[in-house]
Amino acid sequence: MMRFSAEVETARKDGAPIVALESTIISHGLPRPMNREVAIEVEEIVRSNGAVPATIAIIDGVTCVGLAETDLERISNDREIVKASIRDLPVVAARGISAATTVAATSHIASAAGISVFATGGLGGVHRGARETWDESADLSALASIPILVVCAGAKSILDVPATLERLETLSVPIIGYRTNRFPGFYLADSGYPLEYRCDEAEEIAAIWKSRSDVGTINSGLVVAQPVTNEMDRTVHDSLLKEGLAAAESARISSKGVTPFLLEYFHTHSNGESMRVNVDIIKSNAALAATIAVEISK
Ligand code: PSU
Ligand code: MN
Repeated sequence: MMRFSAEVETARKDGAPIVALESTIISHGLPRPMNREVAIEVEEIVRSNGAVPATIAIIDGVTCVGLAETDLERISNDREIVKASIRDLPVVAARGISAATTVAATSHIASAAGISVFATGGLGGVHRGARETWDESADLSALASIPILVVCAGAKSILDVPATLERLETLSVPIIGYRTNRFPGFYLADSGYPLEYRCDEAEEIAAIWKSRSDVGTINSGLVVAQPVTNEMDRTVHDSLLKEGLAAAESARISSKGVTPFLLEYFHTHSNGESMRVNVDIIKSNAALAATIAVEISK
């Protein structure tokens, strides 16, 4: 059971390029009221780059691919909105509640709707301290088994980046640096870790995406990592990260609360810097995703 917006419905019929967008970044990743404005702008960026935006969320138990204005309004402002990863989907649907979807859940739904390109901010991954907590985002296992191309700014810098990269290797998820040989660090342009593959043009990325069928790896995802152009001040970043991690520990935040807690910590303590960077990231990723979707549809 899926509800498509009129523009997504038409694009599906015409085989026009579509870009999926997630909704957790709106409900749990950015503060009100700018979250809604950003979501609208991001959709507009996808359109101006030649593709149709499909923001994905669950509204009253119904999976929506492309949100109406009232739906977007609810995802942005309703404090009851749940953060849904893949495992939450059956519960949310059966109970008829409304939820925003993570990278994992958005990928799952987009793929089921026949959409293969998706733009987000930063991937979830292995959390720092995962040796004790076992906290690893379902985004990683989702990318191993869902045929989706995700454009992101690397993994969030709040994570254990080298462990996340190792897990992506184990899970056989390819990572392409867009105009970089370095794995981007979300708020930072360079996480400090290298990438094996770099592409400078969307056309090359589309060719790699298509060659998955030649080599028979069509059942897994692909990560395209684009660095932020104007990164956060590194000193501010590093001290906020240290403080935020300590605050999360003393507040005993766990499970799906960790990422939203840390992002909010950055947003309230960085004088608008982390917000600016997060918004820059999602906008440039939306533009690149649209360009890639156009290339794939050729
Ligand atoms: N990117 C952002 N902001 C966000 C997210 C990504 O710029 O809020 C969300 C995505 O929905 C991602 C989630 O899937 O954070 C990761 O949550 P967790 O670590 O609990 O899996
Ligand atoms: Mn987690």
